Amino acid sequence: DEIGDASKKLGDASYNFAKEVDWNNGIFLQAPGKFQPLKALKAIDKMIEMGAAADPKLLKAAAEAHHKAIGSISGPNGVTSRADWDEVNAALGRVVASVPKAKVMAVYDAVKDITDPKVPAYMKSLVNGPDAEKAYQGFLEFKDVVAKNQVTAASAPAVVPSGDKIGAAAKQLSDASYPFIKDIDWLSDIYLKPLPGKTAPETLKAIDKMIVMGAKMDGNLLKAAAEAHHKAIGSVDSKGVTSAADYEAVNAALGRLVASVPKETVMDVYNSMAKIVDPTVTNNMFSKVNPLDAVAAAKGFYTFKDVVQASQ
Ligand code: DGD
Ligand code: CLA
Ligand code: CLA
Ligand code: PID
Ligand code: PID
Ligand code: PID
Ligand code: PID
Ligand code: PID
Repeated sequence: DEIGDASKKLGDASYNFAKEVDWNNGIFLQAPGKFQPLKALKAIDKMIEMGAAADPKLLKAAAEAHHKAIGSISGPNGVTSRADWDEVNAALGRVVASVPKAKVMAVYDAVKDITDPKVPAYMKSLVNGPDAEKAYQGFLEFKDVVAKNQVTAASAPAVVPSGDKIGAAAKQLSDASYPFIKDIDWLSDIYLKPLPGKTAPETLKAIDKMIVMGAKMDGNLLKAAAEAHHKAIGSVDSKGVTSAADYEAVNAALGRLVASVPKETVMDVYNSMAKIVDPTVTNNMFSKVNPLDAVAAAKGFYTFKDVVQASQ
């Protein structure tokens, strides 16, 4: 397709730049400016809306391209192979083309809104400047091809299941865990802190398992879960807590999503995360909430998972 062809030209223009970026730099975990969690949540909401509007088949293909690209990483900077770099760009270009332009620009504008204007120049200062300019020039040509192939209307909204066992179980889980949800400091910057003692390549391994799980999920249920999150973000209070009803809808949607992939795929995510999350992290989280609320929530979760497993 045209986007695939254009991604080769983009690769010619941008792979030198890609090799110069230190992808293992911990700076990419930081907020791109002043830490403003509720404003950042708005930007993430625009990404969720864009994801929910995208073609699920193309999202799946993009997740698969990332998984493949992680497999061909080499060198100290963590760069993927030239071929996989091109495949990722092509796959993301197709995702962008499956969404109306306004939804893409809404993400750009909202991210710009939380980004310090000095950030792009600082990023450029870490690489060979002319290579960055060549890459940007390549991006500008690529985007014209994407725009030419872009839809004007979003894909149809998800079909949301109702009256199922997971939906009923989600009500119980949510009643048991909403007090715990209200105890959590959702606006803390602690969630942007590096995991103690873990390197970027180690962390990327666990993220790869999530990408693999995402690629196996049912596309309609993933879209429904994204829509449920978008609705939940719309009802957050000043502390970032969503309403009880929207919380329940998120749990139901995520339970159905988990049930749409094989158990081993879910356990691969759990086991790889358990490997990189030090017990001090979990203990620290526990110390910040009411312990009785946390135990009630955990009990609710372990009951819920049996219902999910039964429909898996
Ligand atoms: C950039 C963008 C990259 C900056 C990286 C910041 C993004 C951080 C995102 C993290 C927040 C989200 C959290 C995610 C999850 C966390 C979970 C805990 O360097 C601009 C200005 C605005 C920049 C900020 C907006 C960035 C938007 C990026 C897309 C959003 C994607 C979402 C990412 C999130 C995660 C994904 C899963 O646009 O951008 C550089 C540009 O900066 C440079 O400015 C441009 C002008 O816009 C353009 O008009 C033009 O002036 C150009 O061109 C210069 O500069 C000139 C000529 O006109 C060209 O023809 C050519 O010759 C060129 O010069 C060559 O130099
Ligand atoms: Mg990504 C984007 C890293 C998995 C879907 N992703 C980005 C970039 C960053 C990144 C490089 C955001 C910051 C930015 O804009 O820098 N993703 C990243 C990592 C992983 C990952 C490390 C780990 C595996 N992503 C992942 C998965 C998905 C996505 C699994 C779902 C399939 N990701 C996704 C989308 C988008 C990203 C849809 C974006 O739109 C965003 C992005 O790249 O926006 C431009 C700048 C970007 C780069 C350095 C890489 C692109 C290089 C281009 C082609 C040329 C360079 C131009 C210029 C010098 C800088 C960009 C200017 C900008 C205004 C366009
Ligand atoms: Mg999430 C999970 C935040 C958007 C899909 N998501 C998580 C949690 C965290 C979170 C609360 C990971 C950390 C953790 O396990 O804490 N998501 C979060 C935010 C946003 C978002 C802030 C922003 C809008 N997500 C989002 C979108 C999607 C997903 C758009 C795609 C549709 N998310 C997704 C999945 C999963 C998450 C598939 C998970 O599996 C993971 C998770 O919750 O695993 C348990 C602990 C969790 C909580 C504090 C909240 C859940 C409470 C449960 C139901 C009861 C509590 C049990 C116990 C006390 C703690 C967990 C024990 C553990 C062994 C399971
Ligand atoms: C400017 C000035 C003009 C010239 C110009 C110009 C530049 C405009 C630009 C630009 C626009 C632009 C847009 C970009 C958009 C990036 C969007 C990224 C979206 C990320 C998402 C992340 C996610 C997911 C995902 C799917 C999940 C939901 C999420 C489901 C169903 C200024 C050059 C024209 C870069 C969507 C993918 C996993 C949230 O106009 O003179 O330069 O860049 O998890 O969905 O699961
Ligand atoms: C524009 C203007 C509108 C019209 C429009 C428009 C276009 C927007 C577009 C577009 C946005 C867009 C985004 C693209 C992003 C590509 C990002 C590629 C990232 C590749 C990576 C590869 C890798 C790896 C990996 C992880 C490793 C690092 C690497 C570590 C820690 C402008 C059409 C709407 C194409 C990250 C995955 C292995 C490097 O909005 O008018 O057209 O395209 O090895 O991580 O090692
Ligand atoms: C300038 C002027 C214009 C011309 C221009 C220009 C340059 C702009 C530039 C540039 C922008 C730019 C951006 C770059 C962005 C790179 C983003 C990389 C993201 C990597 C991540 C990696 C990671 C991980 C991971 C998980 C870990 C955390 C991390 C935990 C819990 C000035 C040329 C346009 C280079 C996200 C995945 C392992 C961080 O605009 O005229 O030159 O470069 O380790 O999670 O640890
Ligand atoms: C233990 C001991 C036994 C008893 C037991 C027990 C507990 C096991 C447990 C547990 C397992 C477990 C699993 C959990 C899994 C969570 C998985 C989360 C996945 C997140 C993903 C994120 C993403 C995306 C997304 C889609 C994108 C890709 C991504 C596309 C196509 C120990 C109780 C049985 C909690 C997949 C969703 C946006 C990466 O066994 O005696 O306690 O918890 O962006 O994909 O866009
Ligand atoms: C298990 C054992 C195997 C069998 C198995 C199994 C099950 C795994 C499961 C499962 C995993 C799972 C995960 C679920 C997670 C639910 C997470 C809910 C999160 C809700 C949120 C709501 C909110 C918001 C929001 C953003 C705001 C904060 C809030 C900010 C900054 C165990 C079956 C495979 C159900 C986050 C979105 C508005 C609170 O593996 O043998 O069954 O379920 O307002 O953010 O304000």
